[in-house]
Amino acid sequence: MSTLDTANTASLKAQFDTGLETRADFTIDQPTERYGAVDHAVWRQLYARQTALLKGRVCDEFLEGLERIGMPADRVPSFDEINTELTPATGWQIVAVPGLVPDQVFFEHLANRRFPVTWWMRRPDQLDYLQEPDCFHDLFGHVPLLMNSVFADYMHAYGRAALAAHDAGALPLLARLYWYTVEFGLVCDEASPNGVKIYGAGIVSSKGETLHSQQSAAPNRLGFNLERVMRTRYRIDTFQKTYFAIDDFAQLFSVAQTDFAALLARVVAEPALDAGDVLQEDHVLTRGSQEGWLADGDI
Ligand code: HBI
Ligand code: FE
Repeated sequence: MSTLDTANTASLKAQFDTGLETRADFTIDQPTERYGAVDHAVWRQLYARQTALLKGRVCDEFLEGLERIGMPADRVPSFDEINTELTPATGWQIVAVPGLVPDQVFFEHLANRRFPVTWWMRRPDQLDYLQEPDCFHDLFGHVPLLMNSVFADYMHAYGRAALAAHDAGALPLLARLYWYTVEFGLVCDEASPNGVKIYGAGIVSSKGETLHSQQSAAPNRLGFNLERVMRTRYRIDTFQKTYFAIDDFAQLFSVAQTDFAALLARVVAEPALDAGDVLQEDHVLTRGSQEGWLADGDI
């Protein structure tokens, strides 16, 4: 069971008791009439803060995607208007969901170029942190990169591989790959602090982690290695202890072409690594000071 399934069953239930008609694939019609002035104000505030903070810190492909998609800054976007730009660009569409959906449903959507986007916005008192993805995390964090054809193809190939891994009972390994790339991935960039820029949605949508991932001395920053990532546990409740940096998106795409069946059989036999471990064979960009690290709790 992936972390999201066990930790969120109750909230899955709670989210679905909102009187919204949820289809068998867990999609809903975006209830645009339910957004109030507070929701639009929270979107406006998060959008302005993150776009200002991300300049010079996030990869160019994200900014290009945000620009091309024409995401509104002043209100929660209509998913239909996003799809008008997204679908012709890379064949992806976003679908509204009540919140976290079961792993297999999620991967089924990705394998069909549908990205599930939570419809509701966080409350003003959750501006700086909330554990579950809301509309701002999913839409602002994940969707602009789906305008980039190489990243879009990676996400599609990832969805197919994750479905197969789910059937082979190796889902936790694919969940780690998603976590350390799509959610918390960095990309090498010599001209930037610590030689990295940001692309992971969990970082892009978080003020604290935008600064921490690129500038803090605490975390390790290691060169991306597929097997290494699949062995490495992670935490869902604090800043990451280790970030993995890809050379470029082409590297991600080549990862997605891997014969995962053979690889999973090999990796599943290896012992899992703690989130903060550094191995002899790691390509270390920066070795963390480990300041502020909590003892255990890795998944
Ligand atoms: N559901 N809505 C939603 N969003 C996610 O990011 C998500 C999910 N369900 C499962 C899931 N992610 C995990 O399987 C991946 O993060 C690996
Ligand atoms: Fe996410």
